[in-house]
Amino acid sequence: MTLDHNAGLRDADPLVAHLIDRELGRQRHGLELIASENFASRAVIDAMGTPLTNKYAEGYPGRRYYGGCEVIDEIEQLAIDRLKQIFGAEHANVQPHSGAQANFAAFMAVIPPGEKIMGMSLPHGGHLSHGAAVNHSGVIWKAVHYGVDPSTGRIDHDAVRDQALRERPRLIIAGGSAYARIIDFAAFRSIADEVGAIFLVDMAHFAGLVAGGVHPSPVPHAPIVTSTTHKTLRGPRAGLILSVAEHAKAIDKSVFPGTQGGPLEHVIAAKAVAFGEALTDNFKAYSKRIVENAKALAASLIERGFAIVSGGTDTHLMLVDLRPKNLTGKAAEKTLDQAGITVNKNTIPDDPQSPFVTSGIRLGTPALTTRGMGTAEMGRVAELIDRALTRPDEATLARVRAEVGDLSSAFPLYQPKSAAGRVRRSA
Ligand code: DSN
Repeated sequence: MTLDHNAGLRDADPLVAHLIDRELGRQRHGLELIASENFASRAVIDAMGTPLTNKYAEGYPGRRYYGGCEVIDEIEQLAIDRLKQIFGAEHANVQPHSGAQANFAAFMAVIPPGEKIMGMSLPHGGHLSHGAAVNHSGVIWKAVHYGVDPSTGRIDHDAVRDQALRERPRLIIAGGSAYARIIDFAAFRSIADEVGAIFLVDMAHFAGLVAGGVHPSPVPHAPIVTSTTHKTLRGPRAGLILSVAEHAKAIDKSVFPGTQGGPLEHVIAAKAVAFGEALTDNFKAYSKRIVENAKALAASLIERGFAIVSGGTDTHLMLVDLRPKNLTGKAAEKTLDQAGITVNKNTIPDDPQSPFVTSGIRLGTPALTTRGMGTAEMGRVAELIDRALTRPDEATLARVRAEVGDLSSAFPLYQPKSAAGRVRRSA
């Protein structure tokens, strides 16, 4: 086989091209309800698949360890400037490869190994990288965790304060993966100040809602804010760190050379594109619709007898407690998959089941909202979920799957150019 360096993917590697087509088909024809997923714009995806991947650029704009970085410098600086503008941050680092890498670099920047950190517990909606025992963050630092009040499903700030006063952590982390309510950043900051801790917010899940102005910003309260870029923010799969000027040098050193090598400049270019999108009025409208859709979906599910942890949502996600339906998260995820509806099983607070089984599923609306779906469709989605889970027999699942196909075709994804020569894409 001769290697043709100019051949496109379809000619060069039909097998990989075919697998990508199959995955695109799955995304197009199903209903994507995983709260942490979204559909990046064609422009974001185009920026990632470029020769920028060829370039080493260890260092930062104007201070690199490699020659030939003049264009790369402009790209990375553009991403930094747009990101600072979105969130009104004093400093931004756009190099973290992921949210977990962003957290690790940020923690290392301000907290020596062996010190105590305090974050939300994973089974109560926190994140693996906030000191979970199975993650290196739980080994390198002494981690203690707060949860939600079992009677409300919400964070009890008085309980967090009592625990912080007892434990005296050096770092307090707010944010997580399955908490549907707005976090009181001011209350957390005052607790952190009282015990002499640094306050860090991981806004990975709701960053896009903050950018769109439909969720309070943690930036005025937390000197360090980390995030992913691919969830509600709808960019490429990656991470970022914002901070006050005081921590800028330590954060930059901790990302590179501390925890990463060469930055992924093709991904950073895609971040610049996504940040440009997030600055538009169109994105503000999109964020507003995400939350409207989540509230509508939660209300429709409650009408159909589902229990939602904390009774609803303020954000893009909700945690469904399946115990009143006598179902486990594992079984529900599998059944819904068969119907073309993609969700993830998720622990609920104080879950009697193991993390592999769980009593809940987590649902989110960012991806369906990107397709252009609105509150009317959320009612239909709740009805399809209910029907599939109530009667998971082959005939019912086949009927639901066909209706999922109809609904998704009405909101096309990554359509080719229309006759008018414009790319058709909703939201
Ligand atoms: N795994 C992500 C999520 O699904 O929320 C968080 O990193």
